[in-house]
Amino acid sequence: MESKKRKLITLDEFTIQETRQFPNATGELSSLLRDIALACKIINKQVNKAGLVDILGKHGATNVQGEEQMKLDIFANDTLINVLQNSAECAGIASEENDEFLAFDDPYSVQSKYVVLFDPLDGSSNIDVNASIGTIFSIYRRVSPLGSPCTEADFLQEGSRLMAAGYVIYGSSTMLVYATKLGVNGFTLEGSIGEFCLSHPNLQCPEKGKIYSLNQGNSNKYEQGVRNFLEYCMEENKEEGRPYSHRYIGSMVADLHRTLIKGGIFMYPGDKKNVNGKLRLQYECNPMAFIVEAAGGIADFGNGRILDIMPKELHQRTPIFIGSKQLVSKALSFVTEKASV
Ligand code: P6P
Repeated sequence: MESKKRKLITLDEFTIQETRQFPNATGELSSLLRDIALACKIINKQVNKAGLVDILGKHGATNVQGEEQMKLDIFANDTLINVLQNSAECAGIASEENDEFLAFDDPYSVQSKYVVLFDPLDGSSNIDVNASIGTIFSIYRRVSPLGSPCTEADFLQEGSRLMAAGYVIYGSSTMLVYATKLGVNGFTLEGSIGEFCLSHPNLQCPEKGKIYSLNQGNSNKYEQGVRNFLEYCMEENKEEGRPYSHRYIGSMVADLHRTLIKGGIFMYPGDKKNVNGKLRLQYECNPMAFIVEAAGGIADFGNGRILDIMPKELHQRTPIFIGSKQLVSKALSFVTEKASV
């Protein structure tokens, strides 16, 4: 008997089904997710043909992080802002590429319940070498009163207050992965119909993993505990299933996606020069921590949960140790990260 063909479930259908589990849900969060997905489909189109149109290369400016901006960074940032400004569900945005947050002050936006933070094109230094890059987003419910423009306090909430967080990875396929308190689900873009379709339901981060991922080039700058953990990973120890494998793409979305699917640990520790490391709390670490914890993993800054950090400023950084419960716990047993977060 022919096996029953699994029906394609689109992101829209899935979010509407998820909404039905909350009796008093209004569908606003689902609508906002669909808007973000639309922006990422537009970005995907440009990323996929970056080699063919004059959109590669440097934009000639630097962003608030002091990083050289690539033209695709600017395109992605502008696309997300434009789509969200026209969304009926977003009161304002904060972007890793912008110094300040942006409050939308039209009559519809000031009534919106949510604000969105994003890293529009994470890993953009990999654009020219065709390595996977991604968009990372976070959705908070506002703490400021509806009816007036959103305020900075809306964007400085700890990660444990996130309503949803996710990323789109522009890789061998284009995938959207997002988490709510209900769990983590992955959707693959089906180009022929232009829809993200459910491909990875109920994603779980493997409890154990054999891959450790960090920039080994910084090893001499890491505190002794991190270096001891690296020694541990490289020691021969058959009964514990070691040695591990080292993988590092240098694009957080790609390294994190592999960690989520295959297990292991991704780390960007602090070092003597940068005690808080390189990665941004609000645009990279909190959304990824929310996703990995929702999938059963751990996300820590060395002395506590990433999601418990009370943000003080929009662009603050934090060390991060994230991934499989077993391997992250092992790393933390070596590390006494003295982050000043
Ligand atoms: P490094 C990309 O620039 C990024 O922000 C993350 O995507 C990535 O994990 C990290 O920086 C790579 O940094 O210092 O190893 O090049």
